[in-house]
Amino acid sequence: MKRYSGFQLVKHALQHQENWQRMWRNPKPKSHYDIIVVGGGGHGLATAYYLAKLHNKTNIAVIEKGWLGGGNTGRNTTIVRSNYLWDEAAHLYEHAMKLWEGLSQDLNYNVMFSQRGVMNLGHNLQDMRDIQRRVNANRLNGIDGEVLDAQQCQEIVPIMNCGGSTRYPVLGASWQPRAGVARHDAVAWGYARAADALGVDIIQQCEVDDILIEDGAATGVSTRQHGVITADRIGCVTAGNSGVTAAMAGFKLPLESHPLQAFVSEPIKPILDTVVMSNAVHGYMSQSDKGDLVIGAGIDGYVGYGQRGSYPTIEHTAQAIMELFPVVSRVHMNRQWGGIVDTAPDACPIISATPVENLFFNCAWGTGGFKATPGSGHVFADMLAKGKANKMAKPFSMFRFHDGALIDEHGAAGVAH
Ligand code: FAD
Ligand code: PYC
Repeated sequence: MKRYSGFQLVKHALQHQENWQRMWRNPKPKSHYDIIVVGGGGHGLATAYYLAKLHNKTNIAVIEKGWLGGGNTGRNTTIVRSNYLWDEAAHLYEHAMKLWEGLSQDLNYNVMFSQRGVMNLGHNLQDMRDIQRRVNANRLNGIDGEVLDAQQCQEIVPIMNCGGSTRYPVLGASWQPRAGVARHDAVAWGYARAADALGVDIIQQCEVDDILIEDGAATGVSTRQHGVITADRIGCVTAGNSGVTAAMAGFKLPLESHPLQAFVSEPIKPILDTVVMSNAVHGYMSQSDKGDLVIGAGIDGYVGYGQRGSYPTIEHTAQAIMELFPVVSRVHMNRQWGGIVDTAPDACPIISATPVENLFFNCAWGTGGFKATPGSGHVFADMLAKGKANKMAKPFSMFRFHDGALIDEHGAAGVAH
């Protein structure tokens, strides 16, 4: 497993500070762009980077209402894997995985991608059958995966209680060795810096409050801080706020926006060198290079736009984690937070043209979009440059909810819904 030295961590922090200062130039927007990307999270910034790098488009703006990566990109627990069941999703997430594997070199920015393996636990016979099926499907798609029994899980994670005495005993797991974690803020900054260097205007503290439409085609956006900015094409990448952004353009998306929360402990010495997830007990855990235990919950059951979670959900997760890992029961927790994730009925993203010409949406990544960041940006840049979906994006059209061609990935979502 790749771990980073103290020197590398300090170097990384300094690089980070330099970029923070650089980005605060916050350019005044031009009156017209070829393409506007609304939303400066990882997906929006990756889209702008690939538009500039691969499609020679440099008259582009990313418009962000807050600060870069301050949405879900900066709030997630950084798990990266590609072990999805259905071909369409597996191809998309594996495309992202391959980009992750060269991302630090591509951006010349250390995103601290650490392929330490991800284990998705099974707690009953049906879980294990589903795991068998998913791992077989993964292998047929050329994606690495293994089925582990309880003994093998115990060997990889000695601190986990695999003895059969828990409410939900560990019967086994799926195991993806190439999966892992990365550093989320570095992903936002790496893409931002690289896009900025290619001439993209990144405009922070600028909220889009309307999408301007003439004769059924989008012509620009209205912003609170800089008034109207026109564009030939607009891509909305606004994660948990996508229902609101779509309403500005006069249509509805089949989304629910739910809080999803996580918390981290005080830093402790290394006790866990992989990632363990359990959909059934609503909890997962990894350990960061700093030593914090990074623990996440299932989604909160209610909808809303407040970027915080409720107490019962997080208590439930803490109980589940303590049962699985009794050794952490006395570790202090340092911080807790929530983000708003947009979930579609089939737990798959929307990468799509819309009923409004020249307006495209990339959203509904729900609880699992961090891992997709490079792949999502890559295919959405292609869509914005060419005005149509490529082969990989096509199945994720918003019109699948009319046609019934859903891609049900609830089983591979990894997080309880
Ligand atoms: P965001 O980073 O949210 O970016 C959207 C941006 O749009 C925001 O910065 C927002 O301010 C901006 N915006 C919104 N409206 C407007 C407007 N009107 N004008 C201008 N700007 C606007 N995924 C994984 O793969 N692995 C994980 O381990 C994982 N863990 C998670 C844990 C938690 C607690 C949470 C909340 C999410 C987790 N996710 C995980 C999901 C993942 O974080 C998201 O799917 C992903 O980050 C979405 O990226 P994004 O760039 O689309 O969204
Ligand atoms: O999709 O792997 C995932 C995930 C982990 C935590 C939240 N989402």
